[in-house]
This record gives sequence, structure tokens and C-alpha cells, in this order.
Amino acid sequence: MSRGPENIVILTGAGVSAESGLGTFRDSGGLWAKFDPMKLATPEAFAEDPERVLEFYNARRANLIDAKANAAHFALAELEQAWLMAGRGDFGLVTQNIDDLHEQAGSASLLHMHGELLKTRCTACGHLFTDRGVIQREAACPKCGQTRTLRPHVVWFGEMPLGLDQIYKALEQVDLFIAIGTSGTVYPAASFVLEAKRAGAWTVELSLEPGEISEVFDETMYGPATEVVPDWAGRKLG
Ligand code: BJW
Repeated sequence: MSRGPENIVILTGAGVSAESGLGTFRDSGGLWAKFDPMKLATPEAFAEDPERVLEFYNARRANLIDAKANAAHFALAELEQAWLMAGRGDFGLVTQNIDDLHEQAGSASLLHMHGELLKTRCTACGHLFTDRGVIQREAACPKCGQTRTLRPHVVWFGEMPLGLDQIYKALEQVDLFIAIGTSGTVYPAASFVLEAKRAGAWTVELSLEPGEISEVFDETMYGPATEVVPDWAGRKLG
């Protein structure tokens, strides 16, 4: 008997990159335990003190340069390839992470809903470019030439996440939704599981420990991402 297509949407958060040495936000010792997000990750903070915000993101860029994808990132890239090659259904990977570790592992159907740390955007002309260096306040935009207009291409609190139309469209058709390494604290990402349930999907949480909305999921598996994700993906591919 042939099975119908099974469309997958995966949402990842900081926990998937934790074992690559990138800090999470809300664990003890996480970024928002050390720094005040309202002073670093809002448009108001950038308007008030752009140097302070740039210093924070420049340091995070420097930290990202040596980070390597881990077994969880690789397992998701392999799952995607196998899923699509076998024609088993659609596959979408939505990440809240601004690092490039899913790309490093080879994921292709990838959407960065909170932006990308290694991109810089000009607030004057909208020019977006890959940039591994330091963003300097006085630097000129390579396209329009204006100075003091460059910012990291990340989504701050109060800003609209990226690709939401595409995400909600995928969630309307989803059969299997998996949230990995995310605390379920930040919206709208935290509500995707409810959209998936509305579409009739089976929902799974894979994380180190239960998050804010764990009770909503049909299935949960807790442990380090480098263990639970390859294990779950391997069983899925059977
Ligand atoms: C492991 C592990 C291991 C550890 N293995 N697992 C009141 C109510 C509801 C909403 C709001 C509200 N007031 C304001 C809002 C909206 C606001 C929001 O949600 N605020 C909440 C905090 C209350 N949201 C926004 O402003 C968003 N925009 C928006 O809403 O626009 C309007 C809109 C309207 C209508 C429709 C749609 C939109 C924008 C949010 C932008 C978030 N930006 C940040 C910073 C990005 C740049 C940067 O990196 O500096 O994004 S904040 C930060 O949190 C970052 C992350 O992507 C995001 C999510 O964090 P994540 O990934 O879940 O990390 P953690 O640390 O929280 O959790 C890690 C998890 O991993 C934990 O569970 C660990 O256990 C686990 N873990 N080690 C496996 N080894």
C-alpha cells in the first residue's frame, strides 16, 4: 500500500547550535542572562546607542567564525536530502538562529526567520550583503555610499520576522512538525506548533529539557541535540 506524501516543517532554535559552542539565550549563563536584550536587540536600543549594539554583534560575528556544524545540523541536512530524493513529501527548515551552521551542514530548504549574523543591511537603500568583518558605524554602504546606515541583518524585538508568508503557507500543509532546541518563549515562532496542529500535523519537541509550551506537543524527547536529533532522524528514515 503506498503512503501519501508526508510534509515536514522543522523549527530550530539556539539549542541546536549549543554544542557547537554558540551560547543560547535563556539558559543559565545564556546571552540574555548576561546582557539586557532591551539594550541590545531592539531598534530603540540601536537608535539610542548604535556603537554599543554594533560592538555586541561584532563580538558575536567573531565568535561564529570558528564555529562548526554539529551532528544535529548534519542529521537534519541528511534527512532533507533523503526525504526529497525519495519523494516522500515537502521539507522546510525554519531556523530562529542567525548562525550559518545549517548551511555549513548542507541544508538547502532553509529560512532564517530572525536574520543572518553574517549579513549587513543598509537602512538607507536596503542593500544586503554577506560580511564576515566588523561593522563600523562610520563605514559607507557599498551601494549607496551613505555613512552611519549599516546594521546587522537580524530581527530585533518589535521587528517583523522574515519569510512569515512562506512559513504560514508551509504550516497549512504540514503533516509533521518538529521543534528543536527552542524554549518556546519568543513569538510568533512559539505559535507555529499551534498552526501545525490546526493543520492536523503530528508535533514533536526535541530539546534538552521541556520548554514553555511543551504540553502542546504530541511527542517529546529530551537530551543533547547531537544525540536526540540524529536518533530521531535515523528512526524517521527507518
Ligand atoms: C538544548 C541544548 C542542547 C540548550 N541540545 N537543546 C507579549 C506576548 C507575546 C508576544 C510578545 C509580547 N511582547 C512582545 C511580544 C513579541 C516578541 C516576543 O515574543 N517577546 C517575548 C519575549 C514575550 N516578539 C517579537 O518582537 C518578534 N516580532 C514580532 O512579534 O513582530 C510582530 C508580529 C506580529 C504579527 C505576526 C508576526 C509578528 C521578533 C522576535 C525577534 C527575536 N530576536 C532574537 C534576537 C535575534 C538576534 C540575535 O541573535 O541577537 O532572536 S531574541 C532570541 O530569542 C533570538 C532567538 O532566535 C529567539 C528564540 O530563542 P531560542 O532559540 O528559543 O533560544 P532559548 O535560549 O530561549 O532556548 C534554547 C533552548 O535550547 C532551551 O529550551 C534549552 O533547554 C535548549 N537547549 N542546550 C538541545 N545541547
